[in-house]
Amino acid sequence: MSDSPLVRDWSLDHETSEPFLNLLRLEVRKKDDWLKHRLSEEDIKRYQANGYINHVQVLTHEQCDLLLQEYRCFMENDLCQEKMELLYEYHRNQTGDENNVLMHALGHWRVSPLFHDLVFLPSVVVKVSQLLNPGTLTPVRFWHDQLFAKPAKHGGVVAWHQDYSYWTRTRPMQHITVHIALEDQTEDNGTIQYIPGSHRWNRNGEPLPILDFNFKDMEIIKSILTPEELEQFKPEPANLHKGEASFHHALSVHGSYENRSDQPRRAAVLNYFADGTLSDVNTELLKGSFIPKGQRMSGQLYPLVYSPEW
Ligand SMILES: O=C(O)CCC(=O)C(=O)O
Ligand SMILES: [Fe+2]
Repeated sequence: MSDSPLVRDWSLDHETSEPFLNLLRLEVRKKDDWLKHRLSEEDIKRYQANGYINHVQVLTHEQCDLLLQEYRCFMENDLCQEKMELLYEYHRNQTGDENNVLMHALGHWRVSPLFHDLVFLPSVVVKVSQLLNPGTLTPVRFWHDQLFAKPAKHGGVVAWHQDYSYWTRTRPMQHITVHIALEDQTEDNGTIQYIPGSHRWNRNGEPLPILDFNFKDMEIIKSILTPEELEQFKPEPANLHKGEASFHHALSVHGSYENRSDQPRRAAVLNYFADGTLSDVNTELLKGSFIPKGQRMSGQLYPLVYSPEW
């Protein structure tokens, strides 16, 4: 944890209830207010069949623009140098190749009130509660956030992967990802793409192994797929519009190609798990965060963001 007096750590706040914190204008007080954010039965069935749903509007254009202003802090990191130490991870260019740039950050909710409020967004967390265990509402905890930005003209790929391959330090697998497009995504600018049905791909109940920690080698996953999986490998571009999200299962294979357009492509990603998920390691979970193996994931960095009792 930071002891710098200059930087406020927003992870100490587990609510967005004070008016001055309500930067995204969260107006939920009663049970009915939460429930109006529910997905339809058809959406849930599609999620179960394909491992993801997309084109779910979760932010207005105005809210996206506010978040994009804040995003500058992480694109030009000398703007906000003092905040960087609170991030869990920061990669100005994760590929290491200046012709294929991918900015990737984790933990910005701690340094930005806007990104902090995003974690608690009712239009997101109620849907997550429905999808974690389809058919029931499940209490939801926050795991971590991510930014993925591809600059204009030389934006790099995000190689095909399953998110849970990177998260086996928390168990059981009851995790979900919400990928929010802060501007229109197209095949030209490197939209996120999904392999329908790949959320059923596993190796004795475990995710596919990680082959590339830097997401650089787009097609390397194919080297470990079975002939049946290769047969089913039919990417579907999401082509999300500004303010729309896709919700994907922790084993759903996804990735994205280069951004060769003349505009940046920036996304805000939120990762959650069901309340009751346990630490599975005695080593660091995220930078500065230790929870003994076998104990519940909870506390300052893993707030409860929705409970069906609310
Ligand atoms: O921005 C991208 O294309 C990749 C994002 C991603 O891996 C995710 O949302 O889990
Ligand atoms: Fe991912």
